[in-house]
Amino acid sequence: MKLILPALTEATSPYWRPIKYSLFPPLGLATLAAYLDPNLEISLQDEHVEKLDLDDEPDLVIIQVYITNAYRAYQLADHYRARGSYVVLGGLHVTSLPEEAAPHADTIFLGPGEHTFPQFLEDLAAGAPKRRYESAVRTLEGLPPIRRDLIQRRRYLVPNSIVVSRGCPHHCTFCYKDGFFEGGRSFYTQVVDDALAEIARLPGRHLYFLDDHLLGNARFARNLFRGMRGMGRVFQGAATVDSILRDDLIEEAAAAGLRSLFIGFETLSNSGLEGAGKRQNLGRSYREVVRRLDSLGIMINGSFVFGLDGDDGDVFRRTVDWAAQVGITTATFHILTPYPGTALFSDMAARNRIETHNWDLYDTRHVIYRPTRLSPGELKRGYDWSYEEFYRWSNIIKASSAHGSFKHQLKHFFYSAGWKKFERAWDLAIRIKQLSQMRPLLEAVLAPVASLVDLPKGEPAVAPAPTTESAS
Ligand code: B12
Ligand code: SF4
Repeated sequence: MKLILPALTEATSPYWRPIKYSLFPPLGLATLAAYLDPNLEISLQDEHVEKLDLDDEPDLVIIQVYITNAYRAYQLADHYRARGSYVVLGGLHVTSLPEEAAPHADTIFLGPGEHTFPQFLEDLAAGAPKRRYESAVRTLEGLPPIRRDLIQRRRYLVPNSIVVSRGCPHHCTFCYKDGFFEGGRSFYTQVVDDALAEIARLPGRHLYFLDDHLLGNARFARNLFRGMRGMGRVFQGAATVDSILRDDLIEEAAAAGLRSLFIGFETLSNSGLEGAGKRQNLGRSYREVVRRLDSLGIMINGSFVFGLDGDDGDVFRRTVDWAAQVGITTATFHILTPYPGTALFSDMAARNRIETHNWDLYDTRHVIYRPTRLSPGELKRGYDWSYEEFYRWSNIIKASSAHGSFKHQLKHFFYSAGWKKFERAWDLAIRIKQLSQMRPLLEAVLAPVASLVDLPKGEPAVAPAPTTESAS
């Protein structure tokens, strides 16, 4: 049995940053592997971090397809089918465009795989697999433990990535979410005790929650964070603007170990938010969000989208100036990208605004549609300028100094500079396969700004790292 995460074709482009693609292991595939008979010979290969061995002849090949690795995935699927393997394709891109994927596979899967994949394995064993499975049952209860033993931990900076929910309660028009979860619930969580048990199984101290919206179900999140208190974890995750302002959930998260948060600010313009269906941001004070997180010592990874209808030539400077001024730690900029299957894609297609269907370019770094108030060239140049400008030393220093405490200022400085200014050091660590040695540095930068976080009595500010981590 072979599970493959193909490399995004970008691996050969000038934008390729080895460290970005050595962050997280293929969690979706390790989740699916849990349904395979553990007595079988199973290999899991991630092309972002290793060269694929294509000379083997597995009985079953399971490939995960995103938009930007789709062509590579089809190539690999064709290769293995020619060798006589049974090939199955699933994931986000297959769900959006099943007719495109089907000719390359014996079976395709639409939507999350937790229920369709075990059903398929039963059908396959009975000699009657279907050509197509569509997910309808949506629950995370009673899942077998993820096959993390198949993940080569030392190749990743963040091997402890975890998801305790699926989907999101919101409906932004550019997001993959509504299309992917069509036909069933589009936001659901694990049972809290199962999530805590999975966390307890993870070695080391650092965790990265890849959930779309970790605070999306307030009751679940509160119980999770209370259960995590005293575990001595430091963690990162993602949440929306409104969930940070709503109640005291964010304080509970900080007390459980939350040290940095990815937030979809997207735009500083109200009409832009309206156009994107981003109601949860409308009328909310972004400054208050930043102030609140600052007071808890939580660093911010702010996400921004350029090219929304109404964006003009000023949008880049306005956004970068704001982010640096208020003290956003790291910024992720995107060029608006209409993924197939989203409301945005249908709308743009209906207006004939889509300029290319080359999925390789759908990486949020290329302009693949006609913007309204910018030319494609202006949008591309503004996007490139924004990254350069935000990560200038002067802006890193400016954004760092926006924080109340000197310790937070230092942490911000090291995190931001470490992420963008030491590419060669990261590349070297990857080349000599020593990325896991860098993890203590990450954990140190994520240690709490102790005086600001209301840790429960008796809990150490930084717990000693369990020794199991050094074995990985
Ligand atoms: C981690 C992550 C990354 C990581 C690494 C990916 C990895 N190692 O898996 C990194 C940082 C590299 C990354 C990069 C990018 N990413 Co990304 N990423 C994610 C993220 C946050 C989590 C993925 C994850 O682990 N999910 C949890 C697991 C359990 O779910 P899963 O992987 O989807 O797998 C399940 C199902 O899909 C299904 N399934 C999947 N494959 C198969 C196969 C079979 C046979 C079956 C039965 C089922 C099945 O079953 C699994 C279990 O339910 C998702 C958002 C999300 N919520 O998924 C975005 C996401 C996948 N990324 C996305 C994008 C666009 C990108 C970028 C292009 C963006 C950018 N500018 O940086 C780049 C790619 C750059 C490039 N060159 O192309 C989009 C994809 C859109 C699309 N239509 O394909 C998403 C959905 C984010 C978004 N909201 O738009 N990403
Ligand atoms: S809040 Fe984020 S994950 Fe949720 S629908 Fe909007 S973009 Fe998607």
